[in-house]
Amino acid sequence: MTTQQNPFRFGTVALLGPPNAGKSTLLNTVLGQKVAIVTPKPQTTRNQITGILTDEGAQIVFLDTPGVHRMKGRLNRFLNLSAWQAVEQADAVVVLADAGLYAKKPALLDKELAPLVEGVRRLAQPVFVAVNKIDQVRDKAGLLPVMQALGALWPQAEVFPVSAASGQGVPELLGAVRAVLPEGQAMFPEDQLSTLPLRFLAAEAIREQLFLALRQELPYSVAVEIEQWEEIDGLTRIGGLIWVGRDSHKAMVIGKGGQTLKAVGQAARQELKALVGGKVHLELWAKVRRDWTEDPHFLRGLGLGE
Ligand SMILES: Nc1nc2c(ncn2[C@@H]2O[C@H](COP(=O)(O)OP(=O)(O)OP(=O)(O)O)[C@@H](O)[C@H]2O)c(=O)[nH]1
Ligand SMILES: [Mg+2]
Repeated sequence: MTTQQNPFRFGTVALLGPPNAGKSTLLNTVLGQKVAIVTPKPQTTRNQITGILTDEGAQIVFLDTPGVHRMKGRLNRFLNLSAWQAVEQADAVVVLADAGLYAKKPALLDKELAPLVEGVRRLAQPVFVAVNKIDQVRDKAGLLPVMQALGALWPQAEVFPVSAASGQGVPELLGAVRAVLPEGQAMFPEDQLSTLPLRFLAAEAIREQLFLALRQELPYSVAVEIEQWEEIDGLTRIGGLIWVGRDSHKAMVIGKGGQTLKAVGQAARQELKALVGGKVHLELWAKVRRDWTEDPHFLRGLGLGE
């Protein structure tokens, strides 16, 4: 029940930051369920990922975004654009930064955050800085300079030390964020976790396994498209296409004797079983679309176009 002192709040919160800062991890922790894929590699997230948190006091739509960076190319340009577009829609913005990394390598802080500094300074909405991965800072004295540096970059922001992975500090951050959201009614049913279709989440689950299995630059040249989705007698048949940019990449995705693709398929199937809540039959094919990361038409088809 809502009282005069505690009105129900509804708002959108964008999670912004450099690649690998832990944005998707924070989203999953806040929701208590996985909607966003997470890997140790930068630039895992490619789309705006929504996660809806509903409790007795508020409904908050979180927008997880691709890491903001300065890499060249059409796909990369879209990733940056997509992040800033999410920010435009948001009532509040949480900027994540990797404290574990910056405590060890302070010079990286300025370098990685440079593409964000001006844009965040200009924001009219409330800004919160989540100094993330504090579990990786052994010597807690090392945390202070990182927090000070971040506070100096964005004087308008409130700074919170957190561990998105363990959840430490997350309730405090969440409490501060929720307090600035506008009063309003819930827009989504309380059990709705995301606005993303199941097919998209399935494609992401497959892409996550590819990211984990493939080495060096190869993950960045794969995309997954769900081609077939059929539910018959409690069995979901899913057919996925793995797009690569070159013939040599296709061979690497398939692996010696088909081993890589088989392992990716097995791991992805486990994730998909949980996602659809039942039995899954998964078939994956690798296909070449030459230099697809630069092909505007193809990118648009994947929901990655300007
Ligand atoms: N130790 C530790 N690791 C974390 C924490 N948060 C995230 N990570 C790890 O950092 C890596 C990147 O996490 P993601 O959540 O994918 O980061 P992201 O900001 O969404 O990255 P992009 O989507 O690539 O921009 C993963 O290996 C996570 O497990 C944390 O609080 N502590
Ligand atoms: Mg991410």
